[in-house]
Amino acid sequence: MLATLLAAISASSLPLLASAQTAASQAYTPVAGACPEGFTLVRGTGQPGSQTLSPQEVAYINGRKTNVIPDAWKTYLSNIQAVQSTNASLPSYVASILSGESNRYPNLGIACSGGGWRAAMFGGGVLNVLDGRNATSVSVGTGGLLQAAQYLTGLSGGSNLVGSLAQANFPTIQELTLGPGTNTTTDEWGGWLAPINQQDPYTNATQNAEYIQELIEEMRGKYEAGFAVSYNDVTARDNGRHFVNGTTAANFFDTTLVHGAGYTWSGVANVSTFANYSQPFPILVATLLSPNGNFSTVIPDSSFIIPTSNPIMELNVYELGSYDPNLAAFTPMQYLGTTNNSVCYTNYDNTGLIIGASGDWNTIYNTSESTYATSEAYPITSALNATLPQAGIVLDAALFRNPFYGSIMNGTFIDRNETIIMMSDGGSDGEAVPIQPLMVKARGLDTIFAIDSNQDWPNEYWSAGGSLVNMQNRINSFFPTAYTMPPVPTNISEFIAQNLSTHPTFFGCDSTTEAPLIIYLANGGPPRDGATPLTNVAPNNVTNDQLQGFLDQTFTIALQGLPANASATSDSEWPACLACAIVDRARNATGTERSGVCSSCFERYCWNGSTVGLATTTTKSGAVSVQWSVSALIASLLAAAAMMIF
Ligand SMILES: *[C@@H]1O[C@H](CO)[C@@H](O)[C@H](O)[C@H]1NC(C)=O
Ligand SMILES: *[C@@H]1O[C@H](CO)[C@@H](O)[C@H](O)[C@H]1NC(C)=O
Ligand SMILES: *[C@@H]1O[C@H](CO)[C@@H](O)[C@H](O)[C@H]1NC(C)=O
Ligand SMILES: *[C@@H]1O[C@H](CO)[C@@H](O)[C@H](O)[C@H]1NC(C)=O
Ligand SMILES: *[C@@H]1O[C@H](CO)[C@@H](O)[C@H](O)[C@H]1NC(C)=O
Ligand SMILES: *[C@@H]1O[C@H](CO)[C@@H](O)[C@H](O)[C@H]1NC(C)=O
Ligand SMILES: *[C@@H]1O[C@H](CO)[C@@H](O)[C@H](O)[C@H]1NC(C)=O
Ligand SMILES: *[C@@H]1O[C@H](CO)[C@@H](O)[C@H](O)[C@H]1NC(C)=O
Ligand SMILES: *[C@@H]1O[C@H](CO)[C@@H](O)[C@H](O)[C@H]1NC(C)=O
Ligand SMILES: *[C@@H]1O[C@H](CO)[C@@H](O)[C@H](O)[C@H]1NC(C)=O
Ligand SMILES: *[C@@H]1O[C@H](CO)[C@@H](O)[C@H](O)[C@H]1NC(C)=O
Ligand SMILES: CC(=O)N[C@H]1CO[C@H](CO)[C@@H](O)[C@@H]1O
Repeated sequence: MLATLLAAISASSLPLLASAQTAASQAYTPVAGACPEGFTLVRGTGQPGSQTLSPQEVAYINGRKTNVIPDAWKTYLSNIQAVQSTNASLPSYVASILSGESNRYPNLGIACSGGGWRAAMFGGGVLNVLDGRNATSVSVGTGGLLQAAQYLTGLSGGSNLVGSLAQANFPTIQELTLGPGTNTTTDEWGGWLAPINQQDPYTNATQNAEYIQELIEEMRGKYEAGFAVSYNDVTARDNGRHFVNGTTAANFFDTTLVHGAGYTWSGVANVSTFANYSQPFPILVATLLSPNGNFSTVIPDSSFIIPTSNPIMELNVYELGSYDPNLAAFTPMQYLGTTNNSVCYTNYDNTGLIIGASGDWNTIYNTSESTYATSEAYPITSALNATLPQAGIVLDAALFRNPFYGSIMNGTFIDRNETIIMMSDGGSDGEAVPIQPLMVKARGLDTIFAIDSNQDWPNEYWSAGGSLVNMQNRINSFFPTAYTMPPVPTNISEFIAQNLSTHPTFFGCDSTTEAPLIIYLANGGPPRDGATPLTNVAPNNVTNDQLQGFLDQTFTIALQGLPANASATSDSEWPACLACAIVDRARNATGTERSGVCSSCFERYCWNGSTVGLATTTTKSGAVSVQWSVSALIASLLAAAAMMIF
């Protein structure tokens, strides 16, 4: 594939188009204007203890807490009570808390990990289980949690999920993934179009090269306006067709359409479910790829390239920056591209570009000339540089003009003297589950539902908790006062030996109430019902039937819980145990002792430092690695990098 693509490009069988810009190119170009009155380029967050959130985020969360969350908890309560009436009944404090009687609601955040299409689909399947619009989820007593959450974070494949969901106006997972099932106009949501391969949408290599060339042409306006463009702009234009409004299967190849150009991440604030606070506040996560980083803190694994001490970057619809103390600053998302207080750019924060920054995994190949030259990124960066030549920049990272240049932070930000900041896949520092924004103290969350479908089980595409292990090490080593994380195992082997990713596990049941309780649900093994495993894969594209099968099996996995009997396929108490975990910090805060079914649930589901309550045996049979289309190149890279993330 590589050789053909390169040959096709270098043979110049493709006319280098004259610099007339396509409609998409014009729609993608940042726009200069005067800065609004009172514009502030950089907002210092202050350090933990005296940290502030943006006024817009505070207003959003207050609006949500006032107008949406109380009813959402009541609905969830009635869902779980309907199931529980004939089974183990929940202690009365659950109803007191969820009904609002206790005056202390749970503060919930949900995190969707990286892991490519697998993670987008697995995360979607789990969100379906939590979604009060899915009748099955309502009937089993888990539906409604998504509606009650304050925050929803995504990273890489998880950002494809969270980003597309937020901008499409928070449709159901069925409609998000498979499309509305009716013809839409070109500014509406058309579905993920998962059967169409990203980058290689055709089976003909020449046509694929032409497709890439078309995407490159779509960034000409941005380039001519003086902005650096990179691989992530190619991704942005491709993401525009898959994860942003404006494309359907029928018009995917129509070159007259703008395919998501012109839609901005800050513009999500204008979709109706956001305007009325009906969505959990969406946050996408990337990592800072710095030429100045302390590379001795890179996790020693060939696939990790980013020092864990580098800031973890957060891209929410209002701001871009980090609460990590070594940056502790944000810039307004709507004016990204701006570097002073007089000329303000808008339209730089293209939705596909922002989603792409969270998942730009190409930088992991940029470890040596030879690795880079044989990587999947190379033909694309070569074609990009041949068409829109640029010297002195890293072409395979996500590039942004640096708003933090000469930063107010008195010299702690490692890229304070760079004019461009680079970002790479949120998982390329080893932390693919985006829990960092949910542990920011100013956000005050007490419960995190962490969905992990990253591939860190040796030689499999299952998850084995490495992201939590690495996050714990990062915090202990660099940010011990900024974040409080409950204890988790110190390595993946321990995670695997104790089966912590093969069923839901609660972390932090009895740690200080300052640390959030983590409900960890991973893609850690085959479903217990004995069905052929469908989720141990790393596909680049799937048919709609495969997508539906994957979602349905994820549904089973997310609902099976931890059976009291190792041979049982599911735990009928799991929805109740989940409710117990959701309210537990609020229970503690109201001075109530844990009791009833919640006590036995916690004995079973809590990690107590060495094990969970019940030893289970899980066989790792039925691995179906590379079952679907994975290019030979990717397959060989996967074999080389057991813990690669994207
Ligand atoms: C969508 O539009 C096409 C072309 O106009 C038409 O053939 C098709 O029946 C329409 N599909 C639906 C579901 O309306
Ligand atoms: C995307 O389309 C949906 C309808 O399918 C609409 O509700 C939503 O507002 C659109 N999003 C944006 C950013 O315009
Ligand atoms: C591939 O596409 C090119 C350009 O459209 C065309 O000339 C060529 O015949 C196609 N090759 C095959 C095998 O179909
Ligand atoms: C939201 O819509 C209003 C009215 O059309 C517009 O003025 C504003 O710029 C939009 N906000 C964003 C962030 O795009
Ligand atoms: C919020 O807006 C959406 C979309 O317009 C609508 O379906 C929903 O009922 C609204 N919710 C509230 C609480 O007003
Ligand atoms: C891109 O092209 C320029 C010349 O226009 C060259 O200086 C630079 O090294 C090229 N960059 C890469 C990464 O190949
Ligand atoms: C930077 O240092 C100055 C002088 O020590 C101090 O007044 C200021 O608060 C510091 N700014 C930040 C953002 O830490
Ligand atoms: C930026 O600062 C770092 C650390 O102080 C230094 O190593 C690097 O050379 C500087 N880079 C530039 C472009 O000035
Ligand atoms: C994925 O895309 C490739 C290349 O376009 C195609 O050959 C293959 O059939 C697709 N696979 C599925 C499952 O749709
Ligand atoms: C609920 O989720 C299941 C499992 O993926 C799915 O089959 C079903 O269509 C969903 N129902 C709704 C109403 O979205
Ligand atoms: C609340 O949690 C703290 C810290 O784990 C613990 O010391 C205290 O006993 C708990 N209170 C109740 C009522 O459970
Ligand atoms: C209403 C309800 O969920 N009932 C369940 C009670 O538990 C048994 C198994 O113990 C299930 O079969 C019922 O569906």
